[in-house]
Amino acid sequence: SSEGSVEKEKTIALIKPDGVSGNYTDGIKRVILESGFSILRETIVQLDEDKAANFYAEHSSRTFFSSLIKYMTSGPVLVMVLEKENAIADWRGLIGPTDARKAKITHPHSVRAMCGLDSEKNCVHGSDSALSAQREMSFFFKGMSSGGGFDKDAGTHT
Ligand code: RTP
Ligand code: MG
Repeated sequence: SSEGSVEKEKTIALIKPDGVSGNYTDGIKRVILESGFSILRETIVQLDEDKAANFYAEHSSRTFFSSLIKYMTSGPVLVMVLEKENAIADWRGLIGPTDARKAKITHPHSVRAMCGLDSEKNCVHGSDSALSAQREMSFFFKGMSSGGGFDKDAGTHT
């Protein structure tokens, strides 16, 4: 890091189909901006089964996997690249625990408490590590790396 500058970090925030269809997008974006994040990129994507399964590949052996894929393909999602110091941990903290019912009790001001329903329909995703953030950024934004580089394909997505 260079002298006198704060090292910024990027993360992926994703508003899941229930968040988009429930009209929570503007409220969530307001929380994001009021919490000091910059929204560097955003795109609306309709995931197909293959893409959703790839995104959540780490959970492929879990009993909830097929239900998760059905949920994540049930409508469009809004994917954003957020940037700020400590973005990965801070966005995870802001969204609250996975189970939105628990979030409403233990983290009543969290995003999942605000717009989630249960342990599956929890309205938002956040990258859980620097490696996940990097993987998810290249998953949705071709040519984008955690280092902040934009190549000639920036602005396109598949
Ligand atoms: P995410 O990856 O979406 O940010 O959520 P997370 O880290 O808090 O939770 P994770 O364990 O990675 O689970 C991924 C998503 O799978 C659904 N899920 N359903 N029915 C269930 O018991 C269950 N558990 C997890 C949720 O949509 C969760 O966000
Ligand atoms: Mg996760």
